[in-house]
Amino acid sequence: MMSILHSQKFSISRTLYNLLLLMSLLSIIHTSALHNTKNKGHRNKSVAKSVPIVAATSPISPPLVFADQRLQLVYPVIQKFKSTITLDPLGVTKTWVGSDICSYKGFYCDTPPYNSSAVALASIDFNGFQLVAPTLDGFIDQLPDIALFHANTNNFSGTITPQISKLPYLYELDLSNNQLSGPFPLAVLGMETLTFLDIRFNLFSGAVPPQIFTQNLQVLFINNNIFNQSLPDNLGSTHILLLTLANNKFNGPIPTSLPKALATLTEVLLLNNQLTGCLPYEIGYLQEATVFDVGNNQLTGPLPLSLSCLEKVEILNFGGNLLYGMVPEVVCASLMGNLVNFSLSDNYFNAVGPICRVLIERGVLDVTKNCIPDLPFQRSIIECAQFFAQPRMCPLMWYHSFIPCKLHFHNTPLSSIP
Ligand SMILES: *[C@@H]1O[C@H](CO)[C@@H](O)[C@H](O)[C@H]1NC(C)=O
Ligand SMILES: *[C@@H]1O[C@H](CO)[C@@H](O)[C@H](O)[C@H]1NC(C)=O
Ligand SMILES: *[C@@H]1O[C@H](CO)[C@@H](O)[C@H](O)[C@H]1NC(C)=O
Ligand SMILES: *[C@@H]1O[C@H](CO)[C@@H](O)[C@H](O)[C@H]1NC(C)=O
Ligand SMILES: CC(=O)N[C@H]1CO[C@H](CO)[C@@H](O)[C@@H]1O
Repeated sequence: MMSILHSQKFSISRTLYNLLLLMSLLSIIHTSALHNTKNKGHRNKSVAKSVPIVAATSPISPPLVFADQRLQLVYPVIQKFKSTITLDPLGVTKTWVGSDICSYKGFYCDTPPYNSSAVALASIDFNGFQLVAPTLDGFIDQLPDIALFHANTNNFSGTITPQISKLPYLYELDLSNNQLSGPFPLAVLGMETLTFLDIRFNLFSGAVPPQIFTQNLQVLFINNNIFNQSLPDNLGSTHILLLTLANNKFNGPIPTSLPKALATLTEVLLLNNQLTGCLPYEIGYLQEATVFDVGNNQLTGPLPLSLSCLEKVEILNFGGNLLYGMVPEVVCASLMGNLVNFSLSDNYFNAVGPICRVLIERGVLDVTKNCIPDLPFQRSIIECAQFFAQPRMCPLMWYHSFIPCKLHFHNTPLSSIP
């Protein structure tokens, strides 16, 4: 939707730009025609007459004429960046020649917000260009009018310069699926205009500053990096709609404040980290979630009954943890209307009631690789005995059965059980 809006905007501005281009071309033709007749008349004659000053000043290639001084300003920045590109399998940089920057592949011009008669480089979309360059420093931060910078699926490496905080109009930054490294780009903190930050699938490491979660972002994707601190506890007033913390090295327990803070999220993805501790009953507050995925962590304890509150949930993944106890019947009964995939595989659950067994028969609930005596594909008795030989306790166990919502049962299937 966003890209359609943008392309409309750009096609309008392109028309405007084409007009400007035509005007400037006319002036180039006009002036260079003058120059040429002069030069043609004088060049060889001047050599012959040995008047070297005129010969020396005659241009080897015509001077570049830009539609706007703002384009002239970024021209050397682009050319310098182009010279650092070591691989361009799709040949896009072949189009990065001449003064018509707005027609370079991946570059888009628009009227800047502060001057309705100017033309500036407003947007870059290198998505999927597969360019390889050692750094974006000295490029992105030198494009003063840039609003959108999309460069996913290239092979840009290096770190992100603090200088990007000086870009006053930047509102979408997509650097996902590159080889960028170093700490979280702290420069984005406090960038008032930024609403979209996607740095997924890179090699960023260390800690994510907690302030980013309370900044006025609409979209934040940071999954598949090497962030390694415990989950932030201060998600107080986050507006972030799509937040994925998956596939990092986040450790420690799920903060009890997190579910309330994420109550507007539709996808809560915490899979493939190193989260520990018991599931807080507060995950019952994730009432907008259609996907809740904490697969492949080291979470332990029983499933809280508050899961029954996730009325909209379609995918629930707890696979690959250290969870145990009975699979709660109330959860199966109240969620069966929407659930399509409920994975508890590779845990230590040891009992399943009749309602949940209906979900197993339907292929929705997966309890393989647990400790359920009468079901197939379970762990060995020895493995289960070893697990339960350790004393296992969760703090605040009395909240385990607390259900912070009014339950609605969808076609309770008990009557259909023979
Ligand atoms: C707006 O931009 C145009 C084109 O670059 C320029 O000629 C004009 O001086 C600018 N106006 C202001 C108020 O800066
Ligand atoms: C980036 O480089 C790596 C290895 O150098 C390669 O495997 C990968 O396919 C490249 N990605 C793109 C998008 O070109
Ligand atoms: C996290 O990663 C950083 C940088 O890679 C390292 O210095 C730090 O020791 C790590 N911290 C933890 C808690 O693993
Ligand atoms: C259900 O989800 C699990 C965990 O994400 C996944 O491995 C499995 O393939 C899914 N099953 C189906 C039938 O989609
Ligand atoms: C005789 C002579 O000097 N010819 C030159 C005329 O100018 C052209 C273009 O600068 C040169 O290429 C010729 O060598």
